[in-house]
Amino acid sequence: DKSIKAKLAKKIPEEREKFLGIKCLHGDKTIGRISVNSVIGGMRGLPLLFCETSSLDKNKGIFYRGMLLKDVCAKLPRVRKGTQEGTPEGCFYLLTTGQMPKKEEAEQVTSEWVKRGNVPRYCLRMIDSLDKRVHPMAQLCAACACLSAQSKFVEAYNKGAKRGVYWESIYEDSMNLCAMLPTVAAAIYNNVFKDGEGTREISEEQDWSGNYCRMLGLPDEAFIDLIRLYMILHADHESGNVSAHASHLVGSALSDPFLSFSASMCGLAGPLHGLANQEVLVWLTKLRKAIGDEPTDDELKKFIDDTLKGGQVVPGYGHAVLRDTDPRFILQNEFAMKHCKDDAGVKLVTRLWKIIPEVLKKLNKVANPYPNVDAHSGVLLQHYCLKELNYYTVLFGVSRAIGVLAQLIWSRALGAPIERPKSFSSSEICRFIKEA
Ligand code: CMX
Repeated sequence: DKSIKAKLAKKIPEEREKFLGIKCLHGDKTIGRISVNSVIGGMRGLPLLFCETSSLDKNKGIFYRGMLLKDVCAKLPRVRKGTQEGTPEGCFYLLTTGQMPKKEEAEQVTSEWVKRGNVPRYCLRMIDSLDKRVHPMAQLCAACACLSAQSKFVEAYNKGAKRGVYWESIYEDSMNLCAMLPTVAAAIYNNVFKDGEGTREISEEQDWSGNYCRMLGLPDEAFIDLIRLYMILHADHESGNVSAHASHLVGSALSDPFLSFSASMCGLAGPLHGLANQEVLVWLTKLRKAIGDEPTDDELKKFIDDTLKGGQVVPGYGHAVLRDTDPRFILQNEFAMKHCKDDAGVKLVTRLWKIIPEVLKKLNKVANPYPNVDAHSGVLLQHYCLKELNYYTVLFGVSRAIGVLAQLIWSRALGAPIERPKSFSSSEICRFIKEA
């Protein structure tokens, strides 16, 4: 049996034993310090969460299951003929099982997602009933929450399933949700931007990304490859970011994966998290309007200076954890150099990669003057005619499902308890400081 479920059924008992061993033998050891800043400063950097699927190094970027993202992208099997990229389905296999899939294993996830992809009518009717003014991200949250009626976990829980087998129905829900997301996300796109046109039929000839692009009305092969890459790059970023933490927190209450993922998407919809890619494009559009497509270096520097003087940050640059160019930016740039290096937006983004850090360094306060993932994605999507900025975070959300649902399966497999940190009022903190 090549399925993820069979792999997990073998692996989970071993990992559970290891996990319980850590808990029993080392549970009272200290691995961090909590300062007042930790409590009032968004718990920044506190080592408080576990995450089996990925880990972030401030210089090297994200590792999926201990493997550099660049190597993940190089090694994921190419499933469809002619494609130059691996599949997000293979990436889900890697994140859940901890092993790079063989070609047949990645193919099996692809065909399972094709089989499981039909979205129930009531959910599509609900999406169709929403006013166009409802933001695509709010629509995505609503649609995923509504799919909770499909939950195998709820069914198993209500029948009295034991804790030890929760992961099995969480896995089923996660597979079903991943499979259904392209149809849900494309229905939202077509309703909001294309007057409800477009197909909702999943084709057995296509993989997950191919079906998504077809349903968006953008079936170009190079675009499908871009989406494969995009989905892999945005899938996972440890468990402390808002979208991953939200699904972990809500899932810890044993809310099902549909509700947990809906919560995750509510977080991703925020401007400090998933909306940044949109901001980059708005800024680039203003730049091109002000100084044209081929400005001089001095004109670019002046435009960047003016942004800073206006009290704004340069979007797409800097990071809370990373301290070098985000490898996800580099991988997108490599794609761009292969497929569309003459695109005016791509040329501009590539030039800015050299110029913006010089300007930001002069401020002497920016911890990381280099580009992050969001600095590149917009111009690539524009190149392939996905032009609607309001939709970009939905695309990010579809890819994030892969990481947060893989994390959720492991949280239930290892029996992670409900989250319940202690909180303090500001006067309690003051009292605490006086007594210290
Ligand atoms: N342009 C201008 N100033 C910047 C900057 C940028 N791109 N990035 C950081 N700074 C400034 C900060 O505003 C801060 O200034 P003040 O001390 O005056 O408040 C100072 O440099 C120090 O900040 P930092 O420690 O370098 O960065 P933070 O960890 O506080 O914030 C981030 C990180 C991403 C919010 C910030 O770099 C930023 O606003 N970047 C632009 C927006 C963006 O691209 N967001 C997407 C992030 C991608 C992701 O999280 O996945």
